[in-house]
Amino acid sequence: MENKNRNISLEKLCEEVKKIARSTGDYLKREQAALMKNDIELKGTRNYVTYIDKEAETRLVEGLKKVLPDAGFLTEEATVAFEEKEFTWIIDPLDGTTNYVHGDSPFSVSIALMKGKETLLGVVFDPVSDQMYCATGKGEAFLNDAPLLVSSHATLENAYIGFGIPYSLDAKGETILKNAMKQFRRCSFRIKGSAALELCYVAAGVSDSYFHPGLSPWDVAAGAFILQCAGGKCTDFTGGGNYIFGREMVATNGLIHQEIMKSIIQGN
Ligand code: 2AM
Ligand code: CA
Repeated sequence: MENKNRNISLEKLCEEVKKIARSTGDYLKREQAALMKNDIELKGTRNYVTYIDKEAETRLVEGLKKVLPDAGFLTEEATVAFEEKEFTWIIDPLDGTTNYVHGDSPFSVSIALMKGKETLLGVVFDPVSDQMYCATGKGEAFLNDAPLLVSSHATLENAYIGFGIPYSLDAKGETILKNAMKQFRRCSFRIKGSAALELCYVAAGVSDSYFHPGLSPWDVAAGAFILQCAGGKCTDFTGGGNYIFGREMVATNGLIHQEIMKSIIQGN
C-alpha cells in the first residue's frame, strides 16, 4: 500500500494494528475489574457506554494515526469526526459492551481498514481469552498464528448458530427471531454478545452461521472480512452485498447460506 508519507505492506501494517488492538484490549481487561456501577451512563434502554469506551477509542485513534497518517475514521463513539478519505479505519473500541458492564465475556476490539468500498484488513482481539483474529486478504485468515477455515456442516439439522438481538428491534428483526424459534428443535442457537467475535467464530469453524438485524458498520466490518478470507459468506437479508452499511448481517460457512436464508431470514 502506498500513501503520501510511506510505503508499507498490508502484512506489516497488520502487525502494527495487532499491537494497537492488544494494548487497547489489555487496557479494557484491566479496567473491567475496576469498573463500578456509578461509572455507567445509560444510552437508550440497553446501550451502556462508559468512559472506558471513549478512552479505549482515543487510544486506538492515536495509535492508528501514527501508522497511517492520511486515513479517516468511522468509529462507534465518534471521538473523531468522520471525513471522506481514500483510506478509512472502521473501529469499535469495545464490542460486547453489555457483557463488559456485567463483568462477563466475551468482548473485543474491532478494527477494519477500507479503501473506498474494499476492505483491506481486519483485526478482532479478545483480551480475556487472548485470541487475536486477523486477515489481510489473499484467502487467508488467522487466529493467533493458526490459519482459519470455516466448518463443513452443510445442513440446518444440528447446526450451531449464533445470533443477536439489537437494542432496538424492528418488525423485520422480530419476524426473523420468530422464524429462528421454529427451528429450535433442529439446531442449537447461542447469543454470545460480541458481533465482531461471533463472525470470527464462524471463520474459525466453531459456529456454522451468525445472523443479526440492526448492526452498525463498526460491529461487522473487521469480522466479515476475516470470515470471507476464511472461506465464509456474508450477505444482507435479501442475499445482496449491503451487509456492512445496511444493518443486516447473515454470515455462514457458505454451505448452509441458502438454507438459513430460506428457513430463518426469509422464513419460507
Ligand atoms: P456493542 O456491544 O458495541 O454495543 C450484541 O447483540 C452485539 O450487537 C454487540 O456486538 C453490540 O455491539 C451489537 N449491537 C446490538 N444492537 C446494536 C445496535 N442497535 N446498533 C449497533 N450495534 C448493536
Ligand atoms: Ca459494537
